[in-house]
Amino acid sequence: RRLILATRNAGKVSELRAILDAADLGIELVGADAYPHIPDVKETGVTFAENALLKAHALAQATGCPAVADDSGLCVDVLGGAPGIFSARWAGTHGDDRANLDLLLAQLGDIADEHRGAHFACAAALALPDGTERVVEGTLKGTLRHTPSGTGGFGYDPILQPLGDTRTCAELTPTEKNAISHRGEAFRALAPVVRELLG
Ligand code: ITT
Repeated sequence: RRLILATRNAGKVSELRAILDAADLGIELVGADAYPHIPDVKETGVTFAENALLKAHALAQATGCPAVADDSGLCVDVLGGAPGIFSARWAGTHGDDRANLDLLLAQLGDIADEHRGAHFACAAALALPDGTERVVEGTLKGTLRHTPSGTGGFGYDPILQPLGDTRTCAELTPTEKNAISHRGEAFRALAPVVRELLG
């Protein structure tokens, strides 16, 4: 059985492969890059769950295979939850991780540590070609550093320090990040649903 990973974000693909393989699904995982002719869906939803479902349904309809999608982002307390669903294009250019991170740090300025609370959120969606859908969510709480640190992961990882750790997400090993991350939590919850509906 084939399961499409409905994302073109390389950081997500490597994490999803590790998380879903670790869950030992017994299913062939195929990245969306195997279908370059399929256009990206417009993310018109107003929640992570809505956008994850839009992406999963688009790939499932276009390929005739079950698809999973991730919609995720960083929600900053003092910014009322922004960048949120706009995290990938906060500075204007979609996927320019460094520009997004630099703009966010500039917006926070020298706000004190106790006011730098934030969390990563992830919605994991499964869609089947017949329209069946499931969606689950995960979060990772932390605080935002004043300067980036670490080279692992992607996106805002160099500035998010998980609660209870002294390192940023970009300083964790991939295994350590997946064990506590919003994406790990969401896709570990989705794995038994995938097995049930595809098995
Ligand atoms: P797809 O839609 O193709 O999956 P995307 O990068 O456009 O890829 P999103 O719209 O869900 O995906 O945006 C997610 C953004 O949120 C991502 O670009 C990062 O800036 C941020 N983000 C999500 N998960 C993260 C993580 O684990 N670590 C750091 N930043 C993360």
